Amino acid sequence: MSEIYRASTTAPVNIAVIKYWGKRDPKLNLPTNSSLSVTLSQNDLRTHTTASCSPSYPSEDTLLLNGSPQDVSGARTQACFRELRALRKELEDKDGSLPKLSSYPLKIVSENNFPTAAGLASSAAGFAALVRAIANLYELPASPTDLSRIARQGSGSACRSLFGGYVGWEQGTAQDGSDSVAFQVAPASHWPNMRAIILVVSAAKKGVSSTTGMQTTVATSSLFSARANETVPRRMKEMQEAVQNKDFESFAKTTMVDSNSFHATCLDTYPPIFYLNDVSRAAIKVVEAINAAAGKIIAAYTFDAGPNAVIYYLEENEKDVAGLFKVALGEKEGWAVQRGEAVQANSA
Ligand code: 2P0
Repeated sequence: MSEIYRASTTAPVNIAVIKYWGKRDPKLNLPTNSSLSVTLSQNDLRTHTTASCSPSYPSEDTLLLNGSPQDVSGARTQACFRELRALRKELEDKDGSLPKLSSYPLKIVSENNFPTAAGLASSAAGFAALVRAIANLYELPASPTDLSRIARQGSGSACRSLFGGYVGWEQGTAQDGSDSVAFQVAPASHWPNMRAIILVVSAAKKGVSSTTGMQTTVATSSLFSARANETVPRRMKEMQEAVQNKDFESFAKTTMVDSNSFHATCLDTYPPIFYLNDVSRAAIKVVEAINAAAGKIIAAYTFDAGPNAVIYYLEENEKDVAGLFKVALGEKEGWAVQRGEAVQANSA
């Protein structure tokens, strides 16, 4: 019987506080602006992936996500497989005694511990875990930076899930994408009392995919160029300083205005893209009320390409933020609040 080679890993979800929106090269997933995110704890939202290969496997590569077979013929998945196989092949060419894993079919098995289609950055954790699982299987001497360059080609935001804590993605300038990689701004331990709650307004699959939405925004929004070329570069600096100085008010303010700016360019897209709904806007009002009552900014909202809110706050304000959300909204249909963990709610 032929041997089966196997490796497993997990990768967490990341939630951007400076948003990636726009591609200058859709094939390589090269962005029009840098971005910055917070990687959630592995105990919260994560993808667990096992990669295996064997000469005895049927000839096609396969991917099973939460028990369902996925199409791996897409250019993005193929790019990840191709790059990782090429790196393995280099090792095999150098050392003839290594088993020829690069020539064996791959079997990937992934499980998310959260609703996949809920707009909760499942592709970020998914591609980060896929790339690292195969890199481990192939025993590649690749750094997280190298892996981020590969994962980016699967899904842009995935490059940021290769690092923990506070993570930047440098847009880069090279045409081949060689300098469009993630980097760690600070480890999670630098600011350990940071907390996030995710309010799952709707677990339905999003109406407009990120890729399509971005392309339409770049092509039609008149606000877009100022955001990509002026606003975001300035905010990237402010955000890195806020993290370095553990300045929550600055972190929170920049997070909220960048989310607003991203959704403004979506609204300014033609035809317009609406990711926020009435429940999302109610969440913004609650954050405003919390901050007004505190007399300072103790909570920040941010929204990705969907209506679900992520609220950042510090542990010492748990009662005033997470507690108040539960009181204000917990009883309403369509809301579910649980610290650090997304829970599916009725559709709003
Ligand atoms: C982000 N989003 O920075 C932004 C904020 C959504 C809004 O990255 O086409 O799934 O796979 O590169 O990474 C979602 O876009 O897009 C995203 P692709 P991706 O997190």
